[in-house]
Amino acid sequence: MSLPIVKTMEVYPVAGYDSMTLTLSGCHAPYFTRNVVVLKDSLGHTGVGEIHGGEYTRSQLESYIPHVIGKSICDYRQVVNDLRKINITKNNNTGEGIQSLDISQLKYVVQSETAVECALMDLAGQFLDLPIAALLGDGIQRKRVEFLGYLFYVEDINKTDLPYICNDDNSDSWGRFRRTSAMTSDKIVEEAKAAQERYGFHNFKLKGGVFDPSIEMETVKKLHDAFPGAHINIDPNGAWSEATAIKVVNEYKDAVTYMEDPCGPENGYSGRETLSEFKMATHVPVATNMIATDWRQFQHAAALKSVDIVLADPHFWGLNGSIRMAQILNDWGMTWGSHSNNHFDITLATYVQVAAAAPGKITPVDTHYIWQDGQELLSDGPTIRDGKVDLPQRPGLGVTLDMDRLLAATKLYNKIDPRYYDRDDSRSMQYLIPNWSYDSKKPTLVR
Ligand code: GKR
Ligand code: MG
Repeated sequence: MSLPIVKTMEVYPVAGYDSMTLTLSGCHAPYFTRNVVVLKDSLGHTGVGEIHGGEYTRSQLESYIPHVIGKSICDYRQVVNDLRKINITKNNNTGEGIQSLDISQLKYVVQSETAVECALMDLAGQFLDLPIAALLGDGIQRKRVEFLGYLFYVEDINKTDLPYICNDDNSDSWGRFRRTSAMTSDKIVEEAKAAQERYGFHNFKLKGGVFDPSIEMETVKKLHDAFPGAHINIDPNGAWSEATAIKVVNEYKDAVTYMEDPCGPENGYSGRETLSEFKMATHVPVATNMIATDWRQFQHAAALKSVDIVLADPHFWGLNGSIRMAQILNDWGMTWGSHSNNHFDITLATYVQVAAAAPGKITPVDTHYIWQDGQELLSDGPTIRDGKVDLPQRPGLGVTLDMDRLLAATKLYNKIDPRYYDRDDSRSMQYLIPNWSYDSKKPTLVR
């Protein structure tokens, strides 16, 4: 019997709607973009993979097409390895990575071939009648994956004339809450309660880097008081100075479980060095998705003992790469987790498969999905209940692509001003603070 081969590969740029959420980069735009890869094999099966948006990633994916068609779906490791070698112009790549959260560099950290890897493994899993998790690392380690409630400060959309989504889901308090302004600690606690009501989260993360650190730690404290059993984490994306991070975290030590990128590069020291000193001064565990985004960075982070938790997003590391990281972390007494950006449900399904194969004790996985819930590309996508998603019983990624929804999301992408195909969080900021520009060392609203 001959093994199934890839018959077609298509790349769909897609867009979805977002809330006016704030981060160190500025303010999320009304739309977020992604790219979806759809493969069909000689058995008639469909495999899917989702990755970051924008034309740079799209053109990389399109350049892979001739190298994927005709290949055996079971030879996915070789196919992905060959894609990694394809020479691609990385015109404005400074090599900085995202240790200063310059989001124009994010596309260089993202490994676009991951979308192909995922779609191929989806097909291979369907052929072998096994979930992707069974094909990764040492196979399935858990049947349910825990996610955290990812909280953001949210601005009032009436301050702009941009087409932000509203009234898309008034079925419960989360549906309403996520589209309305939440700029105080009390509002964030309400946001968390609304998210918990719908999804049952046990743990939360607050996106910081927006207000003065003491205000944000006050919010963390209120979250801790409202959810005493929960793990609370805050991520200012390295915006705080090391001295400030040590001071505020020591003050609110009992409220946080771990800190995510509390400080970053400063005064000639890299984020790997400042986080190492931060850890020595506070003894609070550190998570990162900024200073260990490839193996060379990880080697230095590990040598300096800068981090305890590596948020090894499969989009940065590949599915197999993320699991290789999970195995090393587990063997070395460290912890695996995953970072996220705005995404559709294909990514949520991918996180479930990868996290299900990550050995040892892992940290609840990040997901932005709750901000996009209702804009599915799948007809049977994952559901978060009790803060967790079950590993699907079906093979491959365990989901079904809804072609009509995919085409509608591509139509929305084509409607957007091409200048905003790439993520740009400064545009909406101009409505809030005229002439606002990004500064990796200044919280967004501290100008
Ligand atoms: O969605 O704005 C955002 C986040 O700030 C994202 O860009 C970060 O990369 O969530 C990410 C993080 O954990 O650093
Ligand atoms: Mg982070």
